[in-house]
Amino acid sequence: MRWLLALVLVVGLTGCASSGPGVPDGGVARLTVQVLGTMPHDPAAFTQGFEIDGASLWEGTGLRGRSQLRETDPTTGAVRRAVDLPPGQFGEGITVTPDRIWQLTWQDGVVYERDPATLAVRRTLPLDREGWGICDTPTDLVTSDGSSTLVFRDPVTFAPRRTVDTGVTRLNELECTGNTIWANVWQTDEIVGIDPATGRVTSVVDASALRPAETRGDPDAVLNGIAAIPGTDEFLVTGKRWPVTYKVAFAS
Ligand code: DDQ
Ligand code: CA
Repeated sequence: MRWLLALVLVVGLTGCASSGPGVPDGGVARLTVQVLGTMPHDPAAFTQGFEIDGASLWEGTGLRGRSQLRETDPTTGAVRRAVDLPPGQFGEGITVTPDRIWQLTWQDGVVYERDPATLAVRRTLPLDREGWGICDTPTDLVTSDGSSTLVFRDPVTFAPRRTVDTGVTRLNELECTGNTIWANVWQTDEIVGIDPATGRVTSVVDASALRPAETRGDPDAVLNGIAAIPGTDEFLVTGKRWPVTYKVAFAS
């Protein structure tokens, strides 16, 4: 009996040590971040969405009474324009397509479609689950809701088309690139790379080196914000209330 207990313990501990928070181990590339540069980030911004489109870096922020959509300068981080959400609502992920900007709310049951020229709300559509992250591929919008599921949606009607299960819970801010969906895992220093066809996690990026010293006492000041730099393999990465945005490459 004692022998059996010891065996169970060893197997259990080995399993924990090799897999981290919910990330399966088979064939997963372990990557780190190589820092290529930094720029200021508004430490009051509770970053929930982060995406480059054209000459702008777009940011969605959260917290009730503080939620905004912001257009910023991708080289300086300076805010060019900002619009507020209704004060009772909690903003989440954003994504920009040629014709529209989408902005999720966390638990307010709506998603906003905005006019990219004026940033005004064009449509307010119902959202039947929590809103966390969103990104867009050439064919779909992809949303996360804090679970391990990603929902692929029609890019005009927002209607769900299919889902994949990634096996990793707490998927938060998203970034769609080529054939990978990158996702911040909430309250960790990890970004996972997901195959959009199968939902399988193909890479795990350890971004713990980025966490700014200023945020150490703030449990909500987590890594959250991945924006691919078009035409490169590089990303801008920040976090909620972080005073800095990093330009990084993911390296093995
Ligand atoms: N979510 O973004 C992960 C979906 C929700 C984050 C909620 C964090 C609440 C923080 C409240 C802080 C109050 C000062
Ligand atoms: Ca993003």
